[in-house]
Amino acid sequence: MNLDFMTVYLYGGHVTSWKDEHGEELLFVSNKAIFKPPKAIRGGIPICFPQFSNFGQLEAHGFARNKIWSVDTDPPPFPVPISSRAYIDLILKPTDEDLKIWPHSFEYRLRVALGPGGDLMLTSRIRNTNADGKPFSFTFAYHTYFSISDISEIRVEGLETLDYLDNLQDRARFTEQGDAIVFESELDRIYLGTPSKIAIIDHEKKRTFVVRKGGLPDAVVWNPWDKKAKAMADFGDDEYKRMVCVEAAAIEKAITLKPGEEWTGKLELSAVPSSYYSGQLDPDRVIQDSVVPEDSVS
Ligand code: TA6
Repeated sequence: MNLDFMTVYLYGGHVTSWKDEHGEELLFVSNKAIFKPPKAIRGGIPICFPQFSNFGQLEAHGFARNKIWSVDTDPPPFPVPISSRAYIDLILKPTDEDLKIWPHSFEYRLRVALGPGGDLMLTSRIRNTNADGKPFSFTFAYHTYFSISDISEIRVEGLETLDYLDNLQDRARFTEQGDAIVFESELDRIYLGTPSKIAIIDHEKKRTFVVRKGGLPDAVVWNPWDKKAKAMADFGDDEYKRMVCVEAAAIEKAITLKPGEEWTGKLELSAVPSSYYSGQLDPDRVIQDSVVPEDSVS
């Protein structure tokens, strides 16, 4: 589906474009991205489900991003209506093939919506529909690729003093010492138990991305830098300079659902003028009245 301000592919339930009121693209998609199975689309917002990275036996980042989703013509109502300019509902259910690799029945409903102010909102509702009474557990991420001016010039704020697992050091655990994350080389970290708001400040573009999340306690920050960029066939050698991934996630503590239970994970992205933000990550503004309660399982 292509609306002026956003594009969503059935392949992967994947958002590949989100534009501001001037028509400027806010998400990064590689010029070498592949838009058909089995390779996930390199850029936009891949959905990592039911497994983040190699936190399990499945392929990296799970299978949802490599599947063809369907339009959900009859989604159950949202507990709190989401005011939006436009939206689309998608649904993913496992095929018999999927059940062989991950033996769990589920319904994954995804709403992608554009807010009145141009914010991009993704709401995932995952229900355990196992008929055999079995619970299942999963890890999850909205693997968002943001379009930025220059990786050496941006700052990520909101993760100060937090512990993180460093994927470049066998997931050893460290504590963030800096007052913001800046990039001078490859970085691949899982920040644990983060605030529900994170800011990506791009002074050169006079823009700040505000990431708000619900039901997703962790956040991944990634830039492949030059060597990893060259090693990825679906990624341009210099493209690492113009993207950063800041991913709302649930990794450290897997989410477990009993049959009939449903989990909700929310992501709300805003692009605001930079002057509005640096150092002022106002703690009071929460995701508009549709915040998911701490225990996001119902
Ligand atoms: O989210 C960061 C990460 O897990 C990195 O370790 C890197 O592998 C990246 O995802 C991309 O993974 P992909 O499977 O899409 O190549």
